[in-house]
Amino acid sequence: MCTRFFPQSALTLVAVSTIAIAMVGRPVATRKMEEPSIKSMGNMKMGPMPAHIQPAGRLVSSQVAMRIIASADREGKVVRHGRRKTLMFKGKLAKISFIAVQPGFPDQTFELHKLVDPTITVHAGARVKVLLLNMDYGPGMYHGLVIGKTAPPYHMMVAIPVKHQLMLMPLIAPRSAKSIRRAKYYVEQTSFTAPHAPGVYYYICQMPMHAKAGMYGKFIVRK
Ligand SMILES: [Cu+2]
Repeated sequence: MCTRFFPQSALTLVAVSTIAIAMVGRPVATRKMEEPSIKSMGNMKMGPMPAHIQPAGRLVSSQVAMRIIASADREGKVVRHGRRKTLMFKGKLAKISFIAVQPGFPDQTFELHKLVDPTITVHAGARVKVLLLNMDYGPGMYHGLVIGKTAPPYHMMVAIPVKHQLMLMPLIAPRSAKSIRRAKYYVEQTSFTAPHAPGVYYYICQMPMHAKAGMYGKFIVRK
């Protein structure tokens, strides 16, 4: 019987893991630090984007990518609300850097301040400078960013433009196939002005399946 290949402890572990995943309803895989892999989501392989889509972004070295992360970690302030953490940006200028699938973090998520998909708050009317760095690797591992009112749950495709769209950053290409330290990374920047009235928005990756898999968070405009 196949159970001799799957001892009871292993089966229990699998069952517990499955329950935990079902409870949090969030992405399942954590990317290893050095080993790129071809991704799949369930039975669906994530293939390359259609040839007519030209990804945006400029290439940077891993040293520059690491500097972007170090600098981003000094932007904004992490505020605790009980067990939850919010990334708060004060003042009239907010510089917000999103890392797409930072190595060592869960798959199909954004990282900011080493938090996974945190809630972000900015002042009403603030100038918001947005940076997106794609650290993901694999065929079709493009990521983009859109901010608007469209709330979860998300389906396979996010309708673009999203409701009350504030900003859209095009899909940018994945990192090169080399190891993390020798790879090249794509980065893109844009800016927009936050609404003058408070409101709740969401930041979402518009790549098919990504928001559904957990690549989104809350974006709150406060007084
Ligand atoms: Cu994505």
